[in-house]
Amino acid sequence: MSEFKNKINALRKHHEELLNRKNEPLAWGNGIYEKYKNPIITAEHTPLEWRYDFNEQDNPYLMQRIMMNATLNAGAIKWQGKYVVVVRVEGADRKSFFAVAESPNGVDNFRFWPEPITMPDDVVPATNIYDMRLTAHEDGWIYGVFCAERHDDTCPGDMSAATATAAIARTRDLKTWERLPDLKSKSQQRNVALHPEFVNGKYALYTRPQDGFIDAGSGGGIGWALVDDITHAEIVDEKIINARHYHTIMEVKNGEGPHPIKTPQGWLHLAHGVRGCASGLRYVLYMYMTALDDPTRVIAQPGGYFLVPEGDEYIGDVMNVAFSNGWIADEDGRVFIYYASSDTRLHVATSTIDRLVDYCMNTPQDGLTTTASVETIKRLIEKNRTTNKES
Ligand code: M1P
Repeated sequence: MSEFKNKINALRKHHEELLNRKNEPLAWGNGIYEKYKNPIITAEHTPLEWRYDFNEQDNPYLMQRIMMNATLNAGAIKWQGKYVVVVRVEGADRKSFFAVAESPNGVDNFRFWPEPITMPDDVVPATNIYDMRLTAHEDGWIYGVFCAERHDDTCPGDMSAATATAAIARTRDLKTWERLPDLKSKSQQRNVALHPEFVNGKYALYTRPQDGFIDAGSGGGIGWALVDDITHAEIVDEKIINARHYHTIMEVKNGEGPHPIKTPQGWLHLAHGVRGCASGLRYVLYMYMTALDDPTRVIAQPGGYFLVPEGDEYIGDVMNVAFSNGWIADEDGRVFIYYASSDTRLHVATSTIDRLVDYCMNTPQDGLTTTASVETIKRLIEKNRTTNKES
């Protein structure tokens, strides 16, 4: 066999070993969820055919012709018995695109489908698209709502000036996508997710109004808007349902993650909160619950963060970021939370509906001051004194 063929075989063997690597939950977590030893999808998981030219004449050194930079912020859905994620893959050229990967068990053995998604761009063409929230809506379609980024042409000399808009597409098979017009909104929008049910006969969107491309500014927090026609979606009225607060984990901004999960006790929400510090912005995940009969009425808001970047997760392209826009609630009550660390790689954390509801209902709220936090801790100490005496 030629040296070139040997090199290819070794490369394929190495890649297969990575794809088949078993994952294990980490011991000694917080009891709320389990994190796992390995990230589930990295840039190295992308198919070799996307990166290498395997023709010896054209690529005698077997170099990567197209490099992949990151695999992050994935939408997720249980689809034909498989755990399926629509990953934001970012190439070395900084362009993100969507690609589907599936696993038989949700925690390892993720494999990309052979080709990335061809997302129609027949509305106003975008420079970059990312962070798809998937919703299997009761109307029968699977929707993908994602951010479409374009240069802000009102600032012609500024090469970093951009606009964020919520783009909408739908599919029946995750392969062929129909692009709908972008969401019309007075403000820029990112982190928009579609609620899975009609509300008062309308489509319902979780929104995140923002003053600029980065700056949430006067946006206030996670919003909510009802839309008559998803094929011409427009925000007419928008109200803030989960507001930001001074000196909390969501002081600078927040944003809805995937659409909430319906439970008998209410809608379970996963979101991200952002605060500023000397090393830059810190993105963490948090949860809240809203009423079953009114997804805009908050009924539980556990204080502080739910999940943060830890250890190696802290390091990457954009340091100190945990971000999630996908989770899967399985029929048996297990929940698979797909989160990315530092805008670089994709991980899973597993829990159950029961545990997450318990977490939301029984974690003390943020009292918004040091004094309130200390009083909350003292109440727990006192409770434990009583419990210890009784036992
Ligand atoms: O870099 C961290 C995250 O920044 C953005 O989130 P937000 O709109 O809340 O600032 C998104 O671009 C997201 O993709 C990214 O992970």
